[in-house]
Amino acid sequence: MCVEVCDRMKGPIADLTQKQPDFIQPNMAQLNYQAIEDLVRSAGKMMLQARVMDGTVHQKQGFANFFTDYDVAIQRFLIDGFRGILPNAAFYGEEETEGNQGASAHGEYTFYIDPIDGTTNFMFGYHHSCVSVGLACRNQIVAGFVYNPYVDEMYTGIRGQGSCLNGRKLQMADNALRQGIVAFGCARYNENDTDIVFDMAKQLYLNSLSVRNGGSAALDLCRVASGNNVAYVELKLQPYDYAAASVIVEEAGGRISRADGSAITLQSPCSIVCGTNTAWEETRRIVTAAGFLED
Ligand code: 2AM
Ligand code: CA
Repeated sequence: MCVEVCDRMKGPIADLTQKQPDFIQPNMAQLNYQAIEDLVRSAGKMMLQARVMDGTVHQKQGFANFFTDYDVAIQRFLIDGFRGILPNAAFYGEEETEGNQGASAHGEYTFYIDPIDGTTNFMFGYHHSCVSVGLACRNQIVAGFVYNPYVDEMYTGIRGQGSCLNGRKLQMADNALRQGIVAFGCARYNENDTDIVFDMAKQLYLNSLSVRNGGSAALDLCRVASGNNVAYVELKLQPYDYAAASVIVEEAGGRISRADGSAITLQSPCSIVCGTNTAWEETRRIVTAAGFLED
C-alpha cells in the first residue's frame, strides 16, 4: 500500500492533463492484488536461490537469446499460482510452458509474464534482473508488479490508484534530459537497428547527464517512475517486457509510448520511449532524428 511521496520526487509535478484516456475499471471484488504481489515476491526469491551452472542455460532462436531452467521454473510457478488467484485468466509469458498462450492469449483478464527480465544479467551475475507481471483487463493494463529480489525492491502500479516503490507513493518531477540519466536498451536479437541505436545513444549522452545500458527493460522503466532515471528507450521490445512497468510509469505521472508517440501495443512487439513529459518528448525527437522508423 502506498503511504507518501518520496522526497526525491518533489518538484514540478508532471502535467497529467494531456493524457487521461478512458480506462477500464475492473471489478475490484474479483481482484486480489495483494495475492498477486505476494506471488511475484516469492518468484523473485526463487531467483536468489538459483545457481546458474552448465546445463541450465539454453539458446533460443537468434544470437545471444538465452533462457535458463530458472526462467521456465519461475514462469510455471507463476502461472500455477495465478490460476488459483484469478481462474480463467489467459497468459502471455516469455517462455514456452504449459498454460502460456503467447500472443494469442485472449481473455477478460490476461497476465503478461516475464519470469526473469534481464536473463543475460542473471546468467552473468549482474544482480540487476527482476520478475515482471502485468495484468490486463479487456486489453488494457490495469496493474503491474516488478520485483528486483537483489535489492528487495517491489514496484507496483494500479490504474487509477497510483504507483509505489516498497509502499512509498511515486510522483515524478518533470525533469528535462539534461537533468538526469538516460537508459537505453540494445538487445542483440535486434541487430538491424544497431547503427541507429548507437547514433541515438550518442545524442542521448550529449544531451543528458549520462547514459546507461541496464539490460532489464522493466527495471529501466521503473527507474523512470521512481525518478532515478529521466528517460528510457529501446527500439524493439515484447509486450511482456514492458506491460507491467507501463502502468507503473503512467501512474507515477510519466509518459510511455512508441517512438512515434502512438500507444504501446499488447499483442505485438514495438519500440518504447518513456520519460518525464519533457524528457519523453526530447527523447522521441532524438530517436526520430537518428532515422528510426517503426516496422
Ligand atoms: P529478457 O532479459 O527477458 O530477455 C534488454 O535490452 C532488454 O531486452 C531486456 O528487457 C530483455 O529481456 C529484452 N530482450 C532481449 N532479448 C529479447 C528477446 N529475444 N525477446 C524479448 N525481449 C528480449
Ligand atoms: Ca525474460
